[in-house]
Amino acid sequence: MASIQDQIVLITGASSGIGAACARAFAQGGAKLVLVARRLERLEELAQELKQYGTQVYCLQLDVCDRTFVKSALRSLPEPWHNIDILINNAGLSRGLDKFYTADIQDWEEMIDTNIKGLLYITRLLAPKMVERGRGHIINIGSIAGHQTYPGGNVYCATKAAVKALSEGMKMDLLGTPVRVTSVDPGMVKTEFSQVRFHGDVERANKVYQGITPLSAEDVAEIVYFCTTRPPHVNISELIVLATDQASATLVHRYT
Ligand code: NDP
Ligand code: 8X3
Repeated sequence: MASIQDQIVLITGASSGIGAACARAFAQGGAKLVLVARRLERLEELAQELKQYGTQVYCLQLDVCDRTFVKSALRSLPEPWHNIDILINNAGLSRGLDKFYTADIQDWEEMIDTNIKGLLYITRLLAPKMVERGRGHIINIGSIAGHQTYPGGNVYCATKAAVKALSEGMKMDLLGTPVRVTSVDPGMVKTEFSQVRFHGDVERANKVYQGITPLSAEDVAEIVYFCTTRPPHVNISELIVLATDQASATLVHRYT
């Protein structure tokens, strides 16, 4: 098993859910962390919590959609944080579950800008250094929604299908370098995801997980950690993880 000790891991969307759980998992493994999100106070709270593991943390308040700021912020990281070993492209969101012909176009813009363009901006800036140094691992958090489209999922599913295509393309373009690319594609994970999808409607969000045992953010983080700790010649290329109560994007067994 490859050691994570002292590797620098940059996690986008670390202020909540899967990203925050990844931060905890990698901190426990002895990594140094760059935590990225828009909500700085959340990142700072997490950094405080991670002190118990002796983790070095750099909090970076950043909107991944802001191409100019992404560039200047990543370029102005202090010297000890320049060499990112592992990039976890996790920042992402869904907005709405409406039919495409009634959906809010602003919701579409936000999903496309964050899930596709944000991921690209960050990766385009960090990947060249990985190639140059001859080490690196890019983890893209995709989704079952990138493999199977569901009613009302239209644009969200399209963004995750794009993440799937980008992961494949990145792997092809990085072939011949030691830089690995892994796509981790979960089904239903109980995080703030559904609250964000339904614009803060907590009751509606909770119904998504009613009567099932969904995945937890920690379940996914454990898998991400596993992928990054394989020996250098092993790349887990694509991994779909579903709750036992979920058979496909649309088929879920509910007890109540
Ligand atoms: P959460 O809503 O709990 O977390 C989303 C994270 O993304 C937050 O930290 C948020 O931080 C960050 N984020 C959103 N927009 C931006 C932005 N413009 N710039 C920087 N950070 C941003 O949801 P999850 O943890 O569930 O989602 C994480 C990833 O997992 C997403 O890509 C999602 O699509 C994917 N996924 C989720 C599944 C689920 O069922 N929950 C299943 C499959 C995939 P902040 O608001 O502070 O900026
Ligand atoms: C999140 C999982 O099925 O809600 O990507 O789209 S799903």
